[in-house]
Amino acid sequence: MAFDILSRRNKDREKYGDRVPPGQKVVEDWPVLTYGGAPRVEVKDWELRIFGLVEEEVRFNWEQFTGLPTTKVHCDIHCVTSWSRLDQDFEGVSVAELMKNVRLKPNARALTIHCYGGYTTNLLMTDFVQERNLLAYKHGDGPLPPQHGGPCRLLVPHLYFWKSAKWVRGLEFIDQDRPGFWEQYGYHIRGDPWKEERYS
Ligand SMILES: Nc1nc2c(c(=O)[nH]1)N[C@H]1C(S)=C(S)[C@@H](COP(=O)(O)O)O[C@H]1N2
Ligand SMILES: [Mo]
Repeated sequence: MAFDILSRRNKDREKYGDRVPPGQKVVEDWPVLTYGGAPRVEVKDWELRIFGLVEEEVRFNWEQFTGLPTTKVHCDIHCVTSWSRLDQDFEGVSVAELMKNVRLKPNARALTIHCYGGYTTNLLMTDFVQERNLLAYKHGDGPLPPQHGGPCRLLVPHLYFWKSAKWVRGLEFIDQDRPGFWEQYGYHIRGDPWKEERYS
């Protein structure tokens, strides 16, 4: 009931204060939100392709990718459908580390993230290079579960969770921001939960 949801949200704000963005409620379970079916991606077939406005296209297979130094990120995640999950532990290759292997062209301003299964989302360069962004392949003590994007997903903790593309397979650098899958269906082009940039 609407009233229950409202009072619960208010309680969450009382309990967690400003830690929880406006209009969000804290959940203990981890919902799975996938449009269409989850693709099955095996690490032996997995490849990450970095292309578009780069001096040279870069490709990693699983062995090469998991040979890169990793970073741990402890964060909260916020879904636009109003649930938040606190204290999540991810590990993977930071965007900063990954980008050591990429020579961008000067006109790269944004990117489209491509996923196995066809999902896409967009980010501005300035949002992509944030320090806590990862290409995550571990969660808690284990590998990232397949329904949550394993083998590898993007993690962009400062934006709504639809930007954290699951089953990522490609990063395409482009010269201006271009809406991805949900952005074309009315989700906000940027998606900052603190500004409640939910829908456009
Ligand atoms: N490839 C892909 N990535 C995706 C999605 C999707 O449907 N396909 N859904 C997005 C949305 S809307 C959300 S809220 C989160 C959900 O991640 P979870 O299922 O691990 O909770 O993944 C995002 N990344
Ligand atoms: Mo979502």
